[in-house]
Amino acid sequence: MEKLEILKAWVEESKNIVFFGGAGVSTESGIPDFRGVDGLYHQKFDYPPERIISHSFYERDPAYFFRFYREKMLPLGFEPNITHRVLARWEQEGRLGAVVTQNIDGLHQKAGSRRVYELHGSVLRNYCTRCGKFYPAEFVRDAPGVPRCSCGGIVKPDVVLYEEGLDQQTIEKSVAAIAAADMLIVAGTSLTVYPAAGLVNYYRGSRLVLINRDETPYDRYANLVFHESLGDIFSQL
Ligand code: CNA
Repeated sequence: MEKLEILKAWVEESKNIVFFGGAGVSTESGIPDFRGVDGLYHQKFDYPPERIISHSFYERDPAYFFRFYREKMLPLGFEPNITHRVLARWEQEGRLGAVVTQNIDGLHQKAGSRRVYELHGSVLRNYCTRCGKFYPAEFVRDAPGVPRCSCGGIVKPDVVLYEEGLDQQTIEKSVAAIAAADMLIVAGTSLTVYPAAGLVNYYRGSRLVLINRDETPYDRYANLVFHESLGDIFSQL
């Protein structure tokens, strides 16, 4: 049987698919990834992006951090694509248990998905580091320089910077969902950012599907591998 036919059959039979995704899920919405050919790592900055979006850089030079963040990481005004929409439909049909994502763009929820575990947080949530007041993404986008709360504190996006820990509850829910999945689809992620990438190891079944344009370190563990664009695959599911 052709690979795509096998995938279709597995989707039909599944009652608890978990989708584990990364930046590649949103490139077809127009948001660049980090490591793909057009990704941020192939563009020129004064420092590698990994350094700029680290906790120590944020502490040392918040003005530079927010300039980069606003220009390159604040994906406002984008729409979900076919992959986000099919996943939302599967959840409604009762065949998808959860989406576990490394993305911070909120597009799964915008497409209608409800059980979304955001390992790296979301640009849509922003809090004052002094008084905890909530601010929407537009406030951070439109603030001149470093965004400041009315109390004077810096308003920090609820995204996990390098050197920062992941939210424990989000990890626990993600692990539980992946461990209970009858099929795990891993897609649009280079699987190089830890600890997120390691979550794949909690899957115990024999329907591990990997869909990614480039090769990943986990290709050899997968039961089905597609080196294709997500839109090409999901438009047929
Ligand atoms: P990554 O390391 O940039 O890898 C993305 C992978 O997706 C690459 O291997 C590409 O080959 C692949 N890819 C890109 N487009 C497609 C496509 N249309 N179809 C199939 N495969 C595709 O991204 P990861 O998510 O693995 O890295 C983790 C970082 C990137 C996380 O911390 C994210 O928060 C962060 N990030 C998020 C966004 C977003 O929220 N949209 C954007 C850019 C980076």
